[in-house]
Amino acid sequence: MKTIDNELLELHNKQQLRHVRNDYEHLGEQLARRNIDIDVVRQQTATFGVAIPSWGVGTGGTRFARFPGPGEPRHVFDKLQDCGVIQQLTRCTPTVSLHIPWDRCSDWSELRGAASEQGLAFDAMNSNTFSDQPGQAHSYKYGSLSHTDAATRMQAVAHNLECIEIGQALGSKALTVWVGDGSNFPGQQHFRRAFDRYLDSARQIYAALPNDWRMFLEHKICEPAFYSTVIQDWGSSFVAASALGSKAQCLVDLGHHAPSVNIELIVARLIAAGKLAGFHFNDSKYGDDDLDAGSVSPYRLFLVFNELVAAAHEGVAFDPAYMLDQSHNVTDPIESLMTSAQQCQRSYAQALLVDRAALDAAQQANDALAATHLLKTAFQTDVTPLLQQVRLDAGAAIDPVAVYRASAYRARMASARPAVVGGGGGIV
Ligand SMILES: [Mn+2]
Repeated sequence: MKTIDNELLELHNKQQLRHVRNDYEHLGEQLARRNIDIDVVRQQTATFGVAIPSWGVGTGGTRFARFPGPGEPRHVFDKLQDCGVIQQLTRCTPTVSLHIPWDRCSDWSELRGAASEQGLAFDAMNSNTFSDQPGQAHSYKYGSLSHTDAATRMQAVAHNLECIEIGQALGSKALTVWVGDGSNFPGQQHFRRAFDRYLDSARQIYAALPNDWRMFLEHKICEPAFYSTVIQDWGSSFVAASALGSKAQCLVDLGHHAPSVNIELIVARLIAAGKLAGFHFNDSKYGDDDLDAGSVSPYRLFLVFNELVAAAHEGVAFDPAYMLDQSHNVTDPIESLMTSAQQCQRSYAQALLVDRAALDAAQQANDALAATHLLKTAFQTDVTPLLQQVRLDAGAAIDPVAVYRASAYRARMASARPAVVGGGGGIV
């Protein structure tokens, strides 16, 4: 089912076609002077895909309030439809990452069918043991996988096992585990014992992983626990992933670090250790703001991709999963997600433009200025025409937001989807 009229899309593309051709040709000339074949970069960029978080298509909100927008998805089928729009217009978001129980439904094979109708597949499953569900026997108020009470830990493990089962029915290949476990007061929690309890629970989840699955451990410096968290940083995550085994890896959510932390360096360390699971892309100014990817610090996003492209260039075998994880408070979530997916794609394309041989030479010669200039040259290249051409090739919109707005999809959904209370969302 096409939710945006293809004729509208083609009409928009036709109006800009000549400009895109000219701009692409001009960029090609510029890159050729730097010995870069634009067509090679275009083909590589076309392979980029980032997963849409199902919880991202609804308005997120903050801990203070949530201001719902019109036509919000009411259930997982509506969410898939919105994800289908994003994929139709951008063609760089081929998968969806689900969150259980927010996305619970009665027929998983029906959901899988609905996804493939939209040209979508399922990325990593996300479990939720950071909030209580109605009717739940044991509360997660004082933790889940690391709780002092064995029955509560068992319940949290069982939930994760169910997420794996659901994921298997959907064709997913990974489980992302983030826990809100931690403490708010010095002395509240025995750090080592809490970590041991977490590991014991995580081992039971790990043992249930199918052979071709991976377990992504997501660390977070604080929130909801503000004094300590059980998986606080990449070090704790790395220790846990190492203890679990080769299928356990560390997931980097860009917003889950202290503001001045060098995230690209963490990425490099995890790649070197064979423990990089992938990413939750977003941006932040103060903490886990979950702002749109690259909206505040596009250079940092580029520097992360620079590490990924460098490792691939050097033949490192790794397979990072790319996911967005954002909370949209003041924008139309579909517009934000389309923009963020393109921003990630842009950072990837820019990182492909780095002159690796020259950078190696500058680093070897300790020529700091030349080295940093090489990165800046790639970052400052306006790859817009290249991205437009990639979308054109894939049958996507040259300008996804413009086509989306012209389609009046949101207004149509506002009447097709009466507002409901709840819907699920939040910062994770
Ligand atoms: Mn996250």
